[in-house]
Amino acid sequence: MRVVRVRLYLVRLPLVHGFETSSHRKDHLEHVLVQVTDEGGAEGWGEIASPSDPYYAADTTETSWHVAERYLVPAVLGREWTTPADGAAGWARVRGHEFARAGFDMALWVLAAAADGVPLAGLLGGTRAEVVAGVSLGIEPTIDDLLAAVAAQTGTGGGGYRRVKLKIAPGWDVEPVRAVRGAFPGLEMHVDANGAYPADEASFAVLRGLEPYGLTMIEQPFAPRDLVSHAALQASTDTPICLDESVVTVDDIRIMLALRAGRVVNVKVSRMGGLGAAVAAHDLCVAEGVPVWCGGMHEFGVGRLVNVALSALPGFMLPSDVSASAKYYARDVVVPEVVARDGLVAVPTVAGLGADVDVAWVAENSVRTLDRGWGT
Ligand code: OSB
Ligand code: MG
Repeated sequence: MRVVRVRLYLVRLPLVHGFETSSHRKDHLEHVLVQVTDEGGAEGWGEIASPSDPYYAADTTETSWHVAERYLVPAVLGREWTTPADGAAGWARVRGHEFARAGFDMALWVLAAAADGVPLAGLLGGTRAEVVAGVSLGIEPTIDDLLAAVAAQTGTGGGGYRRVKLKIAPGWDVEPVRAVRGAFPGLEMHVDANGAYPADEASFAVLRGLEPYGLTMIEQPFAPRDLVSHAALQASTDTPICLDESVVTVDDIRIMLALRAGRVVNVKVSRMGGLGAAVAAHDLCVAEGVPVWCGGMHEFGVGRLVNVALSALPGFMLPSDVSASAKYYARDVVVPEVVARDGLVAVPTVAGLGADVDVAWVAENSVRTLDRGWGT
């Protein structure tokens, strides 16, 4: 296979509800959609879901665009490949910049699935017809606002999600967890700190103090590279620790296991630089008996459908952050958009991505584009 045309679209969409984490608040998102076309006219789509600012990872929209334009577009144009892994070998020299690499890697997988006439989930080794979706809830101005958000999302009108994850930060932790647990005693729930806690005794005491609330896990309490503090906390609490930002390569999971720095892994395609790495992470966790689930980056429909396809792999036993398009966007970039019913999202059975990209809507919301052909 050979990609002969690549188009990039920097798309800006408003969020239906502002989202606040331990680091900042967002009302709009800007992601880069990657469209690749092969000699036979088959198409693949990927999404560079980098946040605009370097608060989750070092990547930003602008650094991703730079690496895409300068290194990834030239690496993919005109290069012969058979499997997506061969194709991605074209940019093996590029270090870091996982979000940009992930967007191109996804596009090759989707192109391969489309050209072979198989659904992306099938090409990845997925076995499920539907996946259990969880919902991620930001920090709200008040506890009452948070309780209303949980009620709305877990109710039948809001997707009926069966698991909620609450964003926490120092000062917004025990109180919201106690309130949600009190109002929703049987709800599967976990918390995500995005590395906001200093690794000191006061933090350890607060995080250990969450034990009575029956959380499935505490996601990334400490800084990404601080595996040692995660290990110390895990040794002193029965609540499983889950690593997100700490796991960028499969080797990071090996370090986690060697140090006992956590008991659960959040696999994200974007954070790990693509589907090849995400599948390898899934396989390692299954082999090691580590529970694993698929996280998200508020993706538009392209990245969202890629996450749905990945979540169809048999080792993803915990709910994925693959809520419906409508949780985040009034109008998504794919038709049909991703929907959740009774907390479940169907895995598409049509060839390729599983939905059409609404190119007119993409173009209308693009703030920048790039179009390169092979040899032109
Ligand atoms: O830590 O999982 C995270 C969104 C942006 C940055 C980091 C994270 C998140 C989410 C989103 O929690 C989950 C989703 O995409 O639904
Ligand atoms: Mg997280």
